[in-house]
Amino acid sequence: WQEPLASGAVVLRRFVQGDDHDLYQEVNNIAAQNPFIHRITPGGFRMSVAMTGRGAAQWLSGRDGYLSNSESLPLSDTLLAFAKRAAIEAGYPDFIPDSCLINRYAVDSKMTLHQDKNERDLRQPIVSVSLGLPAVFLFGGLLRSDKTSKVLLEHGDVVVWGGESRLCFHGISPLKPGIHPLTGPYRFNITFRKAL
Ligand code: MD3
Ligand code: FE
Repeated sequence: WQEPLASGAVVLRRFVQGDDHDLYQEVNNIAAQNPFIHRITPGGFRMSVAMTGRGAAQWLSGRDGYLSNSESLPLSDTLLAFAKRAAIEAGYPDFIPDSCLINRYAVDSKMTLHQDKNERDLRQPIVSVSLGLPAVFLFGGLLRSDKTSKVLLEHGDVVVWGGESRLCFHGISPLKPGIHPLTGPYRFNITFRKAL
């Protein structure tokens, strides 16, 4: 079922359904080729979230923005097909992602409020997939100081962020401890993007 979250943003609850094992396998395939690392923020802090990714453009540590990475493999057909299917469901039939970023949260990992604006065409949506332990997602407005609402994102939930919501501040509250049958002590979030 679908829940509108904000203008242009929609939650597709449990959209992953039986594809969860395949998507988790894709995460592990990507991590085998490009291990999870804890990036250092421009301010010099080690991020509690570990990251990897695949595709045309990958975030590189210490840089503000995307750099093309010719060594990064393209998205698999499985990932591409899944991301397109979710975008179509949410009303974005023209979305063709070229990259995915994967975040891995362990207990207490969090993501502070930020905007995603390094992609070249901000009219393209972002498709985000949650796997494993649940997390409290925070989303606000176009200003960091805008009031935030909380939404619980659980295993298999997909959120598509487009339109006016694309530049909203958002973050993740510290992960609570737990063990998920598929992912163990972690939450994974895959974001599909058209970066270039
Ligand atoms: C709203 N990831 O990778 S997913 C990120 O759960 C990121 O790991 C979080 O924020 C996570 O940048 C949140 C939901 C999400 C992703 C991208 C967005 C919400 C968004 C882009 C614009 C607005
Ligand atoms: Fe983000």
